[in-house]
This record gives sequence, structure tokens and C-alpha cells, in this order.
Amino acid sequence: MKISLFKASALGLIAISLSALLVGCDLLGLTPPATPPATGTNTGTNTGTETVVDPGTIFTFDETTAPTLADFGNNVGSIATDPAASTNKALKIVKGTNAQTWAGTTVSFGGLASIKKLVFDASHTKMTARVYSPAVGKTIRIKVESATDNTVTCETNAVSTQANAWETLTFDFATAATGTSALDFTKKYNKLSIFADFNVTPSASETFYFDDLIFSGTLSQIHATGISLPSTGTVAVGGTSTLTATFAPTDTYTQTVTWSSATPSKATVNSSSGVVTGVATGTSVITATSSDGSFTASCTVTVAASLSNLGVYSETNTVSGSPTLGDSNGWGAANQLTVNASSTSGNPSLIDGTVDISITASGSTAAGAYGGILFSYSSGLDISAYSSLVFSINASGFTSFTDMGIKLESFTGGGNNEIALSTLTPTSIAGPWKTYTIPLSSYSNVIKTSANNLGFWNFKDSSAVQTAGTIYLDNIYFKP
Ligand SMILES: [Ca+2]
Ligand SMILES: [Ca+2]
Repeated sequence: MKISLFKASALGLIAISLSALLVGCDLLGLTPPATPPATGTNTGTNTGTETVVDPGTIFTFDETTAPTLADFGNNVGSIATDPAASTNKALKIVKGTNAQTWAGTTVSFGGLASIKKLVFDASHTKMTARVYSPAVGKTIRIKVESATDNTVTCETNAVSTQANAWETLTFDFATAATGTSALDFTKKYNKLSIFADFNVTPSASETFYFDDLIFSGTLSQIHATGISLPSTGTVAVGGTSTLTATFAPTDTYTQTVTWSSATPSKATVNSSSGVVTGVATGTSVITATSSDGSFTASCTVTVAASLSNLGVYSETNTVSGSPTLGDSNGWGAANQLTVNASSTSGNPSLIDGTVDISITASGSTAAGAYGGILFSYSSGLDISAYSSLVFSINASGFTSFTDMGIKLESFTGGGNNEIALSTLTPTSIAGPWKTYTIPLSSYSNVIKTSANNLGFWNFKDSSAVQTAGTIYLDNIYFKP
């Protein structure tokens, strides 16, 4: 379940009850903390933004915590054993025949895919890297940029002079590559990407290795000035919700926090992942503490009673909201359907109770043909506390059944999304019945407090033609 924000008025009530609680502590002779962390605010002593650290070495690929690699343009980067020294690790880049000319890999340690800031000045513009190229004459490009502003960039090239052997190449950012921006000493450069055989899509796959990126100047670390959390959130008993701390600035290099719960009898939190688990109804203040600067931020999590499934068409799960079931006959070039909402003809393989829905399509090859069934909630159904839609389908009586759409729609202030069954994997299979679960986050256009239509439609074979056949649907419900 997702954390949801309360309105500001609720925050005021929480602030009042927090002070009342602290007064109560005093009366009992307990000592409240000298400066209790106020809900939704930051405390901390770190006022600096940067400190200069370990000048020079950017990457060795033998760090205790490996850097994060992000490939683009079909580059394939990995941290691999040095082809010439089995105890050394290096960055391996495979550029295949499907790679873009601009394929590359961003290598990072910090927040927003950053590295420590490269402190360029007139006498410190160079970087060296050990390079192991498959051939002489391959252009290697290194791009540095601002992690927070992708218009601030500088790119420079070096060319390999060895084949299948290590050599050290120098990259001088004072000499920007043709057509790229010049280095600007007033700008921040704290993101780095490597491009092998730049501007070429090779006719055969090529493998490069890179190691020991060393900057001629110093590196400085961008420090946190604060962290924040949503002021409030909710989770159900037995449910989970993940809190994420937001760092200021966004490219703070070290974005690690430790989590704690003030009242673990109500809600616990995993100290490293921020996953909150509801234990009992009530509230707990969840606090994040940053490793950089010891900033704290708190979120008051309300633990609500656990919810039951909300049935749409089900005998196992209570149906509420009074949906009306209709079919789409008469919608134009429709595939003619016969819908039987209380069929027992799905026997002997019923999955839920004694009845299911049978939908018999007469088939249509007309252009634009469509058809399906619809559960309608004329006054809107509140599904905001639920996380997924579950349904079971038996398509054994439909020739070459391949796909269908599952559409959810809200009329007021929202829109709709349609999810293709072919994009889903069944969460369980029982005989001819397949059960599917769709996260409600997939229906991003739908106003979850007032959903109006849930449709199952356009049953298609592998040629995307709606052939004649019978589909059974059953046990449709929203799950917390
Ligand atoms: Ca290494
Ligand atoms: Ca049933």
C-alpha cells in the first residue's frame, strides 16, 4: 500500500498531540529529548556543502562497494576480471552490432548518478585512464557533466594505440571534442560517462576494458544540507509501505539513511530499506537519520485496520458498491456478445463458488470491431485504499485466445487506462483458469477515489481477430 498524504489540518492536530505527550512525560518525571525532532522538519549540524576528499582516483573498479553502471544506446557495461591480471577488476564494455554510435555507460557512486565533483582549474584539466582496446585507432570518449543540469557538459577524446594490451590514455578536457561545449571552470561537473569506439556502430561486437580513472586535480564531495520525508503516511495492519528520504541538494553524494520507529508496537521499519510494516492500529513516528551530517526527518505513520478484499464479481469476496453488469452490444462495429452473469456452464472447473460469467462472442473480422463487458459504478467506487485488481479467466473455449484488454475508467477529473492481458504473467493457474493481478498503479489516469467503469473486452486470437468462442470470468476483486 502506498503512503498517502494527509491535509495540513491533520498536521496541526498531530503537532498538538505531540506537545501534549511531551508535557505528560515531564509530569511523570521522565526527561523528554532536549530538542525533539518536529514532524516533517530537519535537524542537523552540517552547514557546509562540500569538502575536498581523496584527490585523484575516481574509479579503480576494485572498491568495496562497486560503482553503479547505467548503460545507454545498447552498450553493455559490467565489472569484470582484468583480461591480463586475474586479481584485478576493471570496467568491461561490450559494444555490439546493435549499439548506437553514441552508446555508452554512466559510472557513478553518488546520488543522481553522480561522482565526486571534479575541481577543474587552468592547471588541472586532465584525466588518465588505463584502456584495453581490441584494436589500434579506436576513439574513446569521456563525458563529464553536472548531475543536476544536463546542459552543463564537456566531452573529450583519446585514441587507442595498442591492440589487446593495456595502455594509459590521457583525456584533456581543455580540448573539448569537436561540436561539444568548452570546459567552464565556474560550472559543476559531477557525473561521468565512457564511450567506446565513439561515433561508430561496429560490424562485429567489440570488447573494451577500462581501469584506474585518475583526475589530475582534486575531488570534492557534495554534502547534504538536509533531508525530508512526507509529514504523514498510512499503512494497514499487516501491510507494508516504503518511505524514501529526499536529500537536499538532490545530488548529495552519500544518500544513506538509517530508519527507526518510535513505537514499534504499532509500526516497525527496516533500518536500512525504509519498509514500514503495520503491527497494530495507532500511530508511530518513523525517523530517518542521514549518515552524512546526521540530519533527521520524521513521518507520522497511522496504522489503519486491515482491509478485506473488495469484490466486484465474486462469491468468495464480499461485493460492494453495487456494480451493474452490461455488455457492449450496440457500441458500433461491435463483436456481438452474449453475456450470462450467472453461468454454471464453466463447470466442472469452477474457481470461485458455483457461478461465473460466460461471454459468448459470435466473432467479427470487421475493421475496428470491439466488444466486451462492463462493470459500472454510477456514483463512483472508492478504490484508493487498494493496491491491485485480481481476476480469473478461463479461455479454454475460445479458439487461439491470445489477448484481451482490462480497462479501468473514471468519469470525473480523470481518464482511463487499458492493460493488455498479454503484458501480464498469471499469478496462479488452476486447470483452465488463470488468475491475474494488476497493480492499480498501472491505472495512472484513473481517479482512484471515484472509479466508474471496469471493462474486460476485445477477446482476440493470435491474428488479433475476434473469433467466435466463449470466455469465462470469475472472482474479480480489488485487493488491499
Ligand atoms: Ca582495477
Ligand atoms: Ca464465482
